[in-house]
Amino acid sequence: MTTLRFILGDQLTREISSLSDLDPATDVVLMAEVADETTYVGHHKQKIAFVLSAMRHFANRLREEGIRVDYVRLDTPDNAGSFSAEIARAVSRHRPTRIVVTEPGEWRVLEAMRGWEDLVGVPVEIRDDDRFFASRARFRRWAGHRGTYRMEFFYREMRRETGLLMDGDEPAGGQWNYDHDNRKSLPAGLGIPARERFPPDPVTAEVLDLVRRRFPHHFGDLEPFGWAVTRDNALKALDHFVRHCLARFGAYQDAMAEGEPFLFHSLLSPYLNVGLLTPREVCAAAEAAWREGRAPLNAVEGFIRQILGWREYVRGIYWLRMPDYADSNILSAHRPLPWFYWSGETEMNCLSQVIGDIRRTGYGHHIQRLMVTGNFALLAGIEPAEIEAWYLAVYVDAYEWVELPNVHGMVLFADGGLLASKPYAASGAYIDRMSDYCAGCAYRPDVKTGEGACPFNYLYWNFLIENERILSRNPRMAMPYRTLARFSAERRAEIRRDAETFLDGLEVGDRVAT
Ligand code: FAD
Ligand code: DLZ
Ligand code: SF4
Repeated sequence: MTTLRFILGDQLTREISSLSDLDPATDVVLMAEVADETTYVGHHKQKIAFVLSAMRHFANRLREEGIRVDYVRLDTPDNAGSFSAEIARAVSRHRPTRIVVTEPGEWRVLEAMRGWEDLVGVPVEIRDDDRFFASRARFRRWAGHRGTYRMEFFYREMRRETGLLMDGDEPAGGQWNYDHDNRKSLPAGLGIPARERFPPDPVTAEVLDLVRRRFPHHFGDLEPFGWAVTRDNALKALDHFVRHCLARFGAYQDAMAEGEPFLFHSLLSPYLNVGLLTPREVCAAAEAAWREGRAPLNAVEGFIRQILGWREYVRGIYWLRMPDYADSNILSAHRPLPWFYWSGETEMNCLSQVIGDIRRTGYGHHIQRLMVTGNFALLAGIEPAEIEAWYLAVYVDAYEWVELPNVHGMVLFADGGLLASKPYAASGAYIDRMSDYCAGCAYRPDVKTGEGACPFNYLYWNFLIENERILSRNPRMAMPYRTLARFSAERRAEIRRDAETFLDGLEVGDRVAT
């Protein structure tokens, strides 16, 4: 009576629901490195290395417990290349009486999973992924028949439900949100803590070699590779963040600095997303730091909100709205993705720095994603599918369930405001205020049009002009539209002309086929 338990590359948690009733005497755990998953987008080289090495380490950990693991490597000659084909091969090897899996993170994989019972003729049980605070059904109950879904209200319910940062029925400190103490720019001379990185062990070295050989044309530098690939090291990374960065996380979470991609951010998303850490233990560690007086409440609340609020909320939206979520394009954006998103070769220093950081590290923090690469894509009217594929490819932490709502909803407003109450459009002044990028730029943030003007400036007003019919009805856009109404016809024409010349320049031969 063998049960075959299939663990995917982002399910590397010993307590995952598919292993909960495992019997080592009879059961087999299947893990498979497959070509489909390594190439369905052109992942950053460090992402492939991170996932495969973490998978191999997890398999070894299960074996050390006496669990039988059938591990299919990418370079195994008869590797069939997809989850479905590998399940079929494993069924013929082990003749199980049933298959148990935990629901996957992505729609396309769930669709495949739903076909496995017919494919292999063995019952398949798909269990909830209870690593999340809110199950898909719980989120659907919250969403109910609302027309729009505001994260803040969902977050408060989650605080009450989990008891995180609660004093009885009241939020700790008396407020739900301390953002008025956050969002500061970086003061000169503030020390940035060096980050704990983890040198590759022999298992990782072997995977790095595989990635070097198999994926030379994928985006990004493979080395230096310093991600944790085991739970023990991911726990060390969590401890390092709590001790050295958390206290300043809140104040400087929106700041950006040349040559400092990490600042006070946690760098924990890759570990949370593959299961080396759980959201519960990360939030608990942050709360303990506040209760023990090691970090202020504005920082800890801001950090917990990202995980208990935003992370759960975007996952809820993804499963609520898929498979159609990606189809909308309310602002009719159809411009192809400019080549500089891959090469980093642009005179706009903010974009060139952020893309360079991603290339080297596979990382970008939230404001870089939203207000630099995202803001440009919004203002330039990049086709949603093209920029979504880019976001899914370039980060070590990228998975569609978290990438898509952030890009389609937050960045592009392509869903017409389901997630965000207004587009996060900003001119160069925002980037200048929150970063030091402008000092080293060929353009000037204080010049609005004409010679040397920052492209974000005229693209911002051009975006408002182009989308006036849809966006001027939004009450939260009333102020910029009042300002726009005061522009002379000549000024509008100048903005349109500068934007057109700039955007046409991008398109000439600047396309990338991925
Ligand atoms: P921190 O700043 O330290 O935040 C702590 C944790 O909060 C993160 O590890 C993450 O788990 C969670 N978090 C923070 N913001 C968000 C958010 N908006 N949505 C969901 N979780 C959040 N995150 C991913 O994990 N994968 C993605 O593919 C991804 N794509 C994004 C695309 C865009 C356009 C934007 C604006 C955001 C995206 N995010 C994504 C969310 C966020 O930018 C990253 O989670 C964060 O930058 C990871 O770095 P960190 O661990 O240092 O985060
Ligand atoms: C991201 C990824 C990569 C690069 N490779 C594999 C793999 O070879 N085998 C595997 O089980 N998982 C991999 N993953 C993670 C999957 O893409 C992820 O499990 C699905 O997208 C579902 O979220
Ligand atoms: Fe970016 Fe404009 Fe500043 Fe240059 S001037 S770094 S393009 S915001």
